[in-house]
Amino acid sequence: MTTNMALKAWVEEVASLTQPETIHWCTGSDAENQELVRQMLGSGDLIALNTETHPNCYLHRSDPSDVARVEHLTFVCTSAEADAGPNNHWMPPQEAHAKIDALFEGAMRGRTMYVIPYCMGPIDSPLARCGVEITDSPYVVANMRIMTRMGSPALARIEREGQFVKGLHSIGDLSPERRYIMHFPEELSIKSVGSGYGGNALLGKKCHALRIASHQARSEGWLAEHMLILGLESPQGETHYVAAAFPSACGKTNLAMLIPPEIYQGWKVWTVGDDICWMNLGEDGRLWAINPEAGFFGVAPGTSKKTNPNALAMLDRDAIFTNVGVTADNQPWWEGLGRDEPAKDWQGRDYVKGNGAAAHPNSRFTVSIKQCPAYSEQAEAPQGVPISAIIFGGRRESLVPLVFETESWARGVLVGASMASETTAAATGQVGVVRRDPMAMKPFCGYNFADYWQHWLSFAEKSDRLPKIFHVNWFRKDSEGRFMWPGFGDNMRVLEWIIGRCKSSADAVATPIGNVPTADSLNVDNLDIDAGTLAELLRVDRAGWQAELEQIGEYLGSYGERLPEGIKQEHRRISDALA
Ligand code: GTP
Ligand code: SPV
Ligand code: MN
Repeated sequence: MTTNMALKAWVEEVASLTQPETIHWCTGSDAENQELVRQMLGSGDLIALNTETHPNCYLHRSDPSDVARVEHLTFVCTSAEADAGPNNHWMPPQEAHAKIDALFEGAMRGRTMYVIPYCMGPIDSPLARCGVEITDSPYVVANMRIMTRMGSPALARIEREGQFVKGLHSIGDLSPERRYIMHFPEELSIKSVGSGYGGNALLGKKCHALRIASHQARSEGWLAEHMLILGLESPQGETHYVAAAFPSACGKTNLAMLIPPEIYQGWKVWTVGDDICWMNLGEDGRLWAINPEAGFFGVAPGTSKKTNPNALAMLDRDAIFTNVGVTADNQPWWEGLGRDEPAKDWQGRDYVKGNGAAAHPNSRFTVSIKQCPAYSEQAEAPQGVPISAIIFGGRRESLVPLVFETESWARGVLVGASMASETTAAATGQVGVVRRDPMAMKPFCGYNFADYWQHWLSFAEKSDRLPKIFHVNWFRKDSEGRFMWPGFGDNMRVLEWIIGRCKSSADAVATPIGNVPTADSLNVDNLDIDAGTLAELLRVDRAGWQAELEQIGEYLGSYGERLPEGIKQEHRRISDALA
């Protein structure tokens, strides 16, 4: 129980609405987790994996209709519709509460109601924020234990500070017809029903740390972003920190823990975070970042010894796998793993070649960040890490060069606001369609994008020591549909150029969209890439960009009167330079 009266009253109120059989206050202890795992093995919520190759690893198969975020069922319920903006689905708060409360009525009958106090960010960080998730899913508890600082220390902080975000979750009947993910940023609360999956159900993650936090960050003068954080250490022992925003399933986890190619003897990438980044202006005028999370909820398919050896090394113990396939000897398996064969698919059916993927394309692993071989102790630093460069990027098979640097903060904000990317399996709906995904925040910004861009722009008035802003694209394809850039570990070459630009030691050529590397400033030693391909990857196609700028203009125009002057101005400047 708790000494915080608001929390006590809320838990009682929820219990009388949802009618659980019992209430369990989570402490986060190992014994508690072991008991939960034991129960879930009994109920079939978890399946034990091969204990020799994967000790303490479990498989969860979610309902086949519940395998990804559901953007069409996700609402931001501000009192004024315009505050949610054209980028969000909106419902008046009263109507939303009435609609979703009806679905919570008696929803936990016969079930245990878990009360999960959690802290987003290092437990003693002034930049961290707490929340409490109430859920009837033990799988959610087990995931929140890995993804956040969960249990007694978080409750103690809540009792000390008196503030917390309220998140109410029930799997309900898992019916997509009775599924809603609703946010009430003005009340600092979240209600989610009908899904047990990922960002829909682990409310500390996208619901709190992005949608609610971005809203709070605007009024308090900081930034809550869909970004990885990495440290790049040179052989001389100098470390630069970089934050990068790529849309869902577009390479954050992979970049965050990359292992540099052999030619980079003595260089090291340190992982601070792989999905969410909270940034505050320091007294020194630099942006300081913390990772509010404590674990990874990472995409499994495509993870191999070759593409991401660090990920593979952390996935052989103490991990939860969701919707992957299994081998005959009960090891987790997914497409692109590059070893063994699946025996069962993600739905537990015998695997038949040619009959669909063994692992769901959005199958994931949950694992503590501390198991990552590249884990940075700085992930616990209360003040965070100082950011030298911000990188935006998307999945674009044509037009967008491998890398370019923007000339100013305002130009960088425009480039972020103009991002587009092919959709992926991380959300339900069509995959592979190019859509605008500003700052990789389309599904996650808890308020009107026009106000969000203005908020971003405002940082230039407060500091002249802001990070440089870049844009990258690892996903260009040739006429035969093959990736032109090797990607993964070789993205280190682009990171080196980016840091070189921050230190004014790398060369660049100016183009209307920004500065691209000169032919010899990008290190391609020992890389199997021909000069023609490299030139194409760095080429700025004027006609193509004119058309792109026109589309960007139309998109930005849809924000009407609220669109900041600074954004219009930068858009006009690039368009003029291209004319
Ligand atoms: P969320 O957790 O959904 O926010 O995604 P994320 O941005 O962390 O994406 P992740 O790193 O998990 O990558 C998703 C997919 O992109 C995987 O299938 C990767 O194999 C693939 N991928 C990542 N980096 C690269 C790259 O440099 N090149 C290519 N071709 N594919 C990549
Ligand atoms: C994403 O979709 O960007 C994710 C996975 O990181 S989820 O937690 O489901 O949002
Ligand atoms: Mn994400």
